[in-house]
Formats: sequence, C-alpha cells, structure tokens
Amino acid sequence: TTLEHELRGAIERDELRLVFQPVVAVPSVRPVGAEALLRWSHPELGRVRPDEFIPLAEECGMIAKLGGWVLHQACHQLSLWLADGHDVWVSVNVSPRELHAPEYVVQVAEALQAHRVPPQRLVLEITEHAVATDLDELIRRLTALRRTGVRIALDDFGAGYSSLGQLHRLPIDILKIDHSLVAEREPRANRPPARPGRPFAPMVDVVMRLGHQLGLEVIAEGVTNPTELAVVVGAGCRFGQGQLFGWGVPAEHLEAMLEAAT
Ligand code: G
Ligand code: G
Ligand code: G
Ligand code: MN
Ligand code: NA
Repeated sequence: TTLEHELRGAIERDELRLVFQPVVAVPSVRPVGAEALLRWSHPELGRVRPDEFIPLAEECGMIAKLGGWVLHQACHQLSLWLADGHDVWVSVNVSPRELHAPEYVVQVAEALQAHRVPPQRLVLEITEHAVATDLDELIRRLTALRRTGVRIALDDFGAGYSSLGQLHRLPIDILKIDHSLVAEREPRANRPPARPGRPFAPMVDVVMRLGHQLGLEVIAEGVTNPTELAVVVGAGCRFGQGQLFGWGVPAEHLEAMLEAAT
C-alpha cells in the first residue's frame, strides 16, 4: 500500500516525534514519570494515528526499526532529564510482535548503554493483548528483559482480554488500570439511553487491591475529572495518568512541568 511505502521513509524524512504524557503522583499531582507516545506527521497525509501505522509496521516487518527508534529517542530524552537532576522515569509501549523478536532484549540493553540510562528508569509497557498468546514464552521474554534491569508494566489491564487468572505468574512490576475501568461513565456507544450509571468505584477498588496484593505498583490510566481522581485515591492508588493531568506533550513541555514541580 502507499501508506506502507510512506512509512518506510518516515524515519529518514524526520517525520516521527515522541510526545510524553505525564504520570503523576496522586493526590499531590507531582509529575514522576512520562509515557512516550509515537507521532507521525506526514507532509500530505497529515497526522497518522499510531493505531493505524503500528499494526501496519508489524505486518510489513518494520516494527523492529520503528521500535528501535522509539527506544533510542526515549532513552536520549530520559538521559537529558536525569542529567538535569529530575527524578523521573520514562515508559515506552512495546508491541507484541516486537517483544517476540529474538533481538529485542539486546536492542533494549544497547539503548540503555548508549545513553547511559540507569535501567530501572526505563519502563516497558506490554499490552494485555500479548498475554493471550503463549504464556510460557511470554514469561521467558519478560524475565530476560527484566534481567537488563528495566521495569515491566502491564498496560490496558481490565480492557477485556482477560489475563486475570494468569496475572500472578507474570514477572511484572507495574499494573496500568485501563481507562475504561477508571471512567466514571460508560463509553457513549455502549451506554443505554437514560439508564442511571452504576457506581464504578468498586471496579477500581478491586483491581487496586489485586495489584497491591501481588506487590505491584498500580497506575490509574485515563483519569479525566476530579470525581475519578477521588475514586482512585480512595482506592489507595499512588499514581495516575490522563486528561486531568495532561495529554502527551513535546519534551520541552514535560520538562517545564518537571521544573515547575521542583
Ligand atoms: O496516544 P495514543 O493515540 O498515541 O496511542 C494509541 C495507541 O498506540 C496506544 O495503544 C499506544 O499504546 C500505542 N502506541 C503509541 N506509541 C507507541 C509506540 O511507540 N509503540 C507502540 N508499539 N505502540 C505505541
Ligand atoms: O494503550 P495505551 O494506554 O498505551 O494508550 C495510550 C492512549 O491513551 C493514548 O492514545 C493516549 O492519548 C490515550 N489517553 C491518554 N489519557 C487519556 C484519557 O484521559 N482518556 C482517554 N480516553 N484516553 C487517554
Ligand atoms: O490535538 P488534537 O487537535 O488532535 O486534539 C483533538 C482532540 O483529541 C481533543 O479533544 C483533545 O483533547 C484530544 N487529544 C489531544 N491529544 C490527545 C492524545 O494524545 N490522545 C487522545 N486520545 N486524545 C487527544
Ligand atoms: Mn501505554
Ligand atoms: Na492503556
């Protein structure tokens, strides 16, 4: 396809950027981390969403190249923030295909070394979808990655791909509660007309307790308003991410937030 053709040249033409979405301590709202999100801006096609081009990159064998670019950019930015004295971590999203490539662990280790980043400052976000495949193989992969010293987050937890019965077996450090569980209201498409909303707090409570009992750090994703913030804080959550605290922003903006907080 033409999109595939354009994607192949995107790195060389300097059309890719990372934006960083703040992860904050709650309730203090102090920024403590940032999730790197990939953006592609094409001169004619305009902005292409990662939901479109990441699957494409996976199909056409480009994901290792794209993912490598993301890793290096993220580690570079992280090294600058650490050099400025900021106490911060950076996470990157890892696609299942990327995770299963034999060379991925080496790629991660090389990026850490090249930018002299303390490994525990880098978080790899593995989507819950990845758990649906071969669990033993996934465990081996994650174990190898963790030996480099990076931390692993299970992303989109509770989105509906059900890893609940296997969660305790996964060698992970962080649980990211999917925004659909944190949302005060159901997504519009699924919302029956004029039905009073059921309380959502019990959902957040139970996932938070599960995460903490497994010894995991828990991040509530998709916090969009003060009610949702109150619920996640009430459930004992220490970290949040979402519209209420800010969207993905260029590195300079995130840096300004870090500086404002010191
Ligand atoms: O901000 P947002 O629209 O970018 O993200 C859409 C989806 O794309 C999310 O599922 C997110 O995890 C994914 N995504 C964003 N950046 C990257 C990336 O660098 N690599 C991978 N594999 N997925 C990404
Ligand atoms: O799958 P992953 O969690 O990596 O995807 C991150 C996606 O979530 C990005 O598209 C990001 O823009 C989006 N996002 C960030 N904050 C919010 C929020 O408060 N609400 C919703 N619905 N999406 C958000
Ligand atoms: O930045 P843009 O003009 O594309 O924003 C369009 C809409 O998407 C706005 O409502 C804005 O709040 C929201 N938005 C901005 N950045 C992000 C993002 O990174 N992820 C998601 N899912 N929505 C965003
Ligand atoms: Mn993510
Ligand atoms: Na998510």
